[in-house]
Amino acid sequence: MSTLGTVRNDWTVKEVNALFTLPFNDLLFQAQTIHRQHFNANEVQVSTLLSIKTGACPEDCKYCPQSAHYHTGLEKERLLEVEKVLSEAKKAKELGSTRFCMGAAWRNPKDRDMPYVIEMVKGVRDLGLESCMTLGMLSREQAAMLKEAGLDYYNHNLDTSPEFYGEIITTRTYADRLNTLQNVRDSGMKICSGGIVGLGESANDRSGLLVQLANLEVQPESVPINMLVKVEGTPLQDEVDLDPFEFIRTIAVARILMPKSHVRLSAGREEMNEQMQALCFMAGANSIFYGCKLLTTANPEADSDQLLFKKLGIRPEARAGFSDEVHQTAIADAIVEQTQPTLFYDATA
Ligand code: SAM
Ligand code: DTB
Ligand code: SF4
Repeated sequence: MSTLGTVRNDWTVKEVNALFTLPFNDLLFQAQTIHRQHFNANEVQVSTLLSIKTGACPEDCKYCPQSAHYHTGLEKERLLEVEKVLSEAKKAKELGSTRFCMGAAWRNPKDRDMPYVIEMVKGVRDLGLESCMTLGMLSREQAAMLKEAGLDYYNHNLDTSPEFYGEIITTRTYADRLNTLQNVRDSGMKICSGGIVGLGESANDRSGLLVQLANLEVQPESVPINMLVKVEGTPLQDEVDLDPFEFIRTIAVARILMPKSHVRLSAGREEMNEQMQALCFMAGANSIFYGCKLLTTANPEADSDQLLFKKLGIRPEARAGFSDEVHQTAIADAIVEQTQPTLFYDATA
């Protein structure tokens, strides 16, 4: 019996390297075949991000514009007021997003922050949106509090392979990250965990990251694959570009290894053309960040994403168990109306 598309937790780097080196068409065919076993290939989940606390982060992640270790000219901000966050969540819903992701430039949340973030989670939940937070490391108690408040997803990335990790971050260990993921899993929340490529890592490191994610006891429900956004002032500002095909291959291999997870084409879309994004969807990416800003850097404008969806015949995925409720919003309706791809030639000729 074919095991194609079944969930495995015993991948080796050697096996994954072999997938990466398949001929491009064979790799994409395999990824697309698996994608279709578990998902509608013409639906993409849309999430919107908001930075709820910006800059002055004590961690030294070398890719990050928000680290206090580097001078990136970023205006730092205190934790946003709950009402401000909820008004942004409302706008995200009106734009057609089904999930609202809130990120804070913290090593970990402090006890005094918890009542505010809990109010944010409750408010987002009451708007009928899925909620996600990324606040740094979490203790078991904090994870339990967020779960209790109704948080659906917690985002905490492994970022890269265990071997390359020390080149990028020295202020927290790989084991710290795995520990937070375990606390999130034990709390009953869903896990969003992925990484960044284009950091100067080797092909082995890209395989190593995906192996770590796929071999977690339960695979993350959501897997963001970020392309490094090179920000002036960070140590990685002049890093050489990753070959775009290598990025698409990373998406395809993530899809093959984690057949039931949403794979998010995450940071870096602003630098990608439509054709590259289309190949990422073909390779099995089925989630994006939607709206003109990520946390601190630019993302494509919503109307250019609507146009891309239209050209590709892609529909935004409805929130699970919520029928069409979220799709009633104006912009989501606009996308749905546009799902017939434009014909750029005269089909009757
Ligand atoms: N401070 C929290 C933490 O690190 O866990 C949450 C926010 S942090 C910005 C979330 C993730 O964004 C990082 O783990 C990293 O994968 C991604 N990220 C940050 N800066 C990036 C950049 N310049 N390019 C691509 N991805 C980036
Ligand atoms: C993730 O994996 N990517 C998002 C989200 N999780 C929090 C963040 C991307 C940040 C890109 C750089 C910035 O905008 O500051
Ligand atoms: Fe801080 Fe997160 Fe940026 Fe690292 S990635 S410097 S922890 S905000």
